[in-house]
Amino acid sequence: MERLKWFEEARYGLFIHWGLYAELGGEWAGVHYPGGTEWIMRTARIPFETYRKLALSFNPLSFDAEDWVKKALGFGCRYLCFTAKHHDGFAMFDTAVSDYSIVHTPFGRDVVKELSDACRRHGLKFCVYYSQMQDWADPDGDGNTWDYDPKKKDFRRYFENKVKPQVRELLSNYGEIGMIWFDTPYDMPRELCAELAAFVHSLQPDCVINGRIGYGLGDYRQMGDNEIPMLAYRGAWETPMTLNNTWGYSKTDQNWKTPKKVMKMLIDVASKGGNLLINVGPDANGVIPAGSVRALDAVGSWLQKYGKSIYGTEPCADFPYQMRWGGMTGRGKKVYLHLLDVSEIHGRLKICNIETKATSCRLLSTGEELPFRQTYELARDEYRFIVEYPTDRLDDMDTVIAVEFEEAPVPHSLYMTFGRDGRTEI
Ligand code: H79
Repeated sequence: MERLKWFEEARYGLFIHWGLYAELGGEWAGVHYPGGTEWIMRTARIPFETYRKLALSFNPLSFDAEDWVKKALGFGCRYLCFTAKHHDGFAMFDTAVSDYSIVHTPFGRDVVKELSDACRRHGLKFCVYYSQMQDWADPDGDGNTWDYDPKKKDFRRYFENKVKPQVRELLSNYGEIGMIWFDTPYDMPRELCAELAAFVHSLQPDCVINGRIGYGLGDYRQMGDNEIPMLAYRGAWETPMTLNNTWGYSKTDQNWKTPKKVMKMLIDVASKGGNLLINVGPDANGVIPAGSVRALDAVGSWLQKYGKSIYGTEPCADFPYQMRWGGMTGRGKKVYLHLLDVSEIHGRLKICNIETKATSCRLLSTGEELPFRQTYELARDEYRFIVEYPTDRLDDMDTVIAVEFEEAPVPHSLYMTFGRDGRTEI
């Protein structure tokens, strides 16, 4: 699908969760609440009239859209998705719908405007997250059971009075929006989801809609939060992933994934044809935590060198054996072998079941040719592809070997048997 082209090539995006909850950082009235800090209004059952006072002190003087966008580019991300409105209902943009927005804080600036402008200046796709079902500030929105009587709730009214006008604002006032990222559709009726999807495309036909619009109405499949599928999935998909254990800023959580872990996830996701949307949660001053920046900068440096093996790649065939040494990504005839853990292979990488003939094998970093051979053992009907790599020039993060085949390789695996009784099921 034309609209998805940029998305499928991007493979790596930056998610930014930022809102009033950043002021609390996971703590309320001296108590630390576990789980996503952006959920604190609900997990601590904070009354709306109390929570909204956070707007009176929201003044992130260090916020600099230019800096965030430059960081995102340095991380190697190809799109940026910003929480324009999360479940707490607070708009991080100028809205005519209510005064519960960032322009009615001491800060008074439209963050969506500044970010969208900076993204455009730097050629980064700008996307917005919008919580369409849950809205804890609105008696007719979903999720706030401690302030409002669910029996009096009229979701259609909320949909007409807040969701549609705000989606219209987001898709009218900020230029081209790459994608609108909906969340938690729960039991929203299909007709309303379909109406919302059509509404988005009536305003911006090229705007991608993520899977959490519900009912398969989105342009791609959204995997669960922090969930990576086992096998290659046909069709575009994306996994949103936290870098620590929360989406919003936390005062205490320093459990950052290592750069290598993020990179492995990115390789894994890319090999299965998906995108990784890695998250950061800036603090109340508008600063992206140093721990996040350190980790993602290291991934970015790796991508600077090896980005070819990630961006624009396609799903690889599901090869029948585990690749304990790493994994593979590729596009058509080109395959990139990622040597992530060479502790078991010592200079000789063997892959079974590739029957397709290879024409060249090189180190991606230097272009140096590597010796390889392909063998076949008749009685076992087993093909082997063997490449010798230099053990003295390994990259600590990942040594990438670029192999070119005569055609896109597919696994030769029909001899394998499946099922308890050993009968072939395929
Ligand atoms: O925006 C991020 C999350 O806030 C949102 N999706 C990502 C992208 C999300 N909405 N719902 N959920 C995630 C699942 C909710 C899990 C919960 Fe909990 C378990 C809510 C209450 C219990 C986690 C733990 C959040 C608060 C405590």
